Amino acid sequence: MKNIDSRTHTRGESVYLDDVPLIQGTLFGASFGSPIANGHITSLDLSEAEKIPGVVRILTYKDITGQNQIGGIIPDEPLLAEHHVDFCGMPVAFVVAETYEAAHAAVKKIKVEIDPLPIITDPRDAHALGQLIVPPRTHRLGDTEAAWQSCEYIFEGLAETNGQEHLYIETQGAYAIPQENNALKIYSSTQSPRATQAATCKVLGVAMHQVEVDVIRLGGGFGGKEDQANAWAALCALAAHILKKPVKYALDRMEDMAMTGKRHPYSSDFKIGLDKHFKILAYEVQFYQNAGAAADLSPAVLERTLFHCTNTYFIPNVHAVAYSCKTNLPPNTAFRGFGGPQGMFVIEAAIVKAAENLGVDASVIQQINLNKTGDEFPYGQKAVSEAHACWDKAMDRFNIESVIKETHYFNSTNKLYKKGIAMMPICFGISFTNTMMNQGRALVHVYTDGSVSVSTGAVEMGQGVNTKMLQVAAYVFGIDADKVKLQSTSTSRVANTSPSAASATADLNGKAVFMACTEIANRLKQVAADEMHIPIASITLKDNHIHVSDQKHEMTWERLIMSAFFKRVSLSEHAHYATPEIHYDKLKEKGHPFAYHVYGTAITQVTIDCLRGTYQVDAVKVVHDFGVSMNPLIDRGQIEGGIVQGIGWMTLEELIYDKEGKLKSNALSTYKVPDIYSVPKVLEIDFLETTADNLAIFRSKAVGEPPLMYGIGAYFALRNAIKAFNPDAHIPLSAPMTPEKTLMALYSKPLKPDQEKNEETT
Ligand code: LUZ
Ligand code: MOS
Repeated sequence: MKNIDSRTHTRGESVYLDDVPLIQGTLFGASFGSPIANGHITSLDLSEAEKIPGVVRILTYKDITGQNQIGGIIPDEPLLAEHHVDFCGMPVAFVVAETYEAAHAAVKKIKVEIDPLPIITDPRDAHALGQLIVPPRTHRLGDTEAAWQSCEYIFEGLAETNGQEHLYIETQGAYAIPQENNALKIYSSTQSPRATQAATCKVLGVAMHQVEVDVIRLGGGFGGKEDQANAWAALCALAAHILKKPVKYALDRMEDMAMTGKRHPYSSDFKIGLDKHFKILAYEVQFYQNAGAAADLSPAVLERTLFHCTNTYFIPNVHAVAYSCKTNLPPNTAFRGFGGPQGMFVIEAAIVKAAENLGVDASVIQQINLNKTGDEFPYGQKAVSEAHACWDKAMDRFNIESVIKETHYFNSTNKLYKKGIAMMPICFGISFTNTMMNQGRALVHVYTDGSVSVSTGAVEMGQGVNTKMLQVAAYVFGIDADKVKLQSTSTSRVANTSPSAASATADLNGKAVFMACTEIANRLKQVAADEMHIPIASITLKDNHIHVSDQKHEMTWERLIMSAFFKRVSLSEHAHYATPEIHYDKLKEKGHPFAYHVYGTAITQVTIDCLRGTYQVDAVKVVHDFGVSMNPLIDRGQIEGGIVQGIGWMTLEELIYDKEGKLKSNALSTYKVPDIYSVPKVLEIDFLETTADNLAIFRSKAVGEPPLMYGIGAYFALRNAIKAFNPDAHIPLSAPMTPEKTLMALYSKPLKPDQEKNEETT
């Protein structure tokens, strides 16, 4: 089945926040962000701004009717700065005007004076000063101290990954419309309607039943709207609440890039020990996460880094410590993978460092150490592993032996072009690491004409979740897809939603749709059984008819619905699903946090132009563990997009903040995202169909985040191509590997032994 949005998307008819028809009298907001990354506000002068024609009101923290607080995990983030700013772009005032132009003109006239304080942008500097968002977390397995004794080889190093701009095509925004008796309806581009509702209510000081958050769809989220959609909704709601007028604010691209947080940059130290057969015996790692100026989701991201610090390898002795470091950058936030990719990059870097020093291909070490069913992760859960299945199928299916030979041949016969390849096996845990969040809900109505309305807590953001939800309902009722409609995600219809995040949206909400539809279907079968005086077990719903003992009966779905209605049987149901069997003890750092893991193996091939440092990705070929895919077209799209987004993070996208904490890469002219030319020339995706029982809907497996991590292979493939040109090249284990860095590395000299220890950081 095609994505149900494909028709309106391709015709430009899909409705996003900025397409919602405006109500007469709508006002437009724009926020004034701090120009300084750290300091005390000594004066704020709004007088010139207020004179701009069309300006209705400029709100500051003094106007907040409830609490000036939007922190999610920790209450450490004011909506509008009071006396202190701690990042560039921190909202200080909110202009409300009759036009978009007037609002933006007024923002330019606001004057603020700030007594500057020292600015910290580096997580290691923050750590040295003891500026941590939360106490450090430690995961341990076995005994690394004892294990070093039995290691034949030990390597240490430093690995770094930069942040990443979400670059959802639709920027952040909200539209708040006052209702009678102080209630509000808010259209918001949020992944988390509940969190947006809750944050708004806290800021306004009203009860949650007063505020409805309604989400039609997002033009992308990628985690950027899991927590950071709340501020804009709260600002619009505050203005609407005070002025009794509809207020809309859709950020423009540069505002969005400057004011919102991104993927967390990490700097990490590792130490890896192997025996003489290249079995990894011990691994130590310290992660320094650049959290930015407030907690946002950083503690949860930090936790997921630890959960993925050994990627798909079984390592019997692990000691991993993670620090969430407070800096003067916009608070960094969820981004596809949620800290997992950052953790996985470091173990891959450690393996590569070992391989380069031992003179073997990294894939030798990777393969030997892949986990098996029953192996324990450092957090106590036992693997149900498809790691070898994916790896072996990839070797076979993509003929990797001969790809390796061809690459060597190419490199021995070409001087100025060099090819590199890398294997990237992944293992990603599915479930919110916060057990409480693993719940989904659905509300299903069957109308008297037989058409079906489905509401869930799932937010459609291009990932195709609505199509999957529709499939579930159509399947359970045995009716055509066009009889089912997916409604917008509204907090009035489905309450207390978890964010659409953690790859778990289709799993959680799909199960809830299944439960609600099954309840209704069972009532309908009872109606048919009573009418026909036959046992209920002989009835199934299929092809828009009832089937009796598998024979199509003339009674149609529509007739059945009318019968049920006349018998006063309920045609509506609300269902709640909570993932069973997951638990985690944060004090012991042990438990069973994930319903299951998603596995896969990718091989990436690149070619570098060694005169210019430019490169192309020739191919990414993947064997991916889908379980039983619910929708191969949609899942393939998720994998393709994830790979390209991962390649962008690893190769092109270079986030640059200067020492003053100002974002230099603040537009699409200075921040390079993948375009059609950076997409691998060949993208092959092979389905590993596993039929093992797992806990997702119809035995499918989550598909949202895992494929991003295949992109990590691009970094290591480039590294191998550089080494093919210059075997002595010194290449910091630091991503992204931009063309500039590639060129530098191609012509670099090896480090002298005394420099080894203090490898440069970017
Ligand atoms: N969000 C969250 C996530 O709150 N908890 C998670 O574990 C998570 N994982 C991935 C993406 N978003
Ligand atoms: Mo996400 S990083 O699953 O919002």
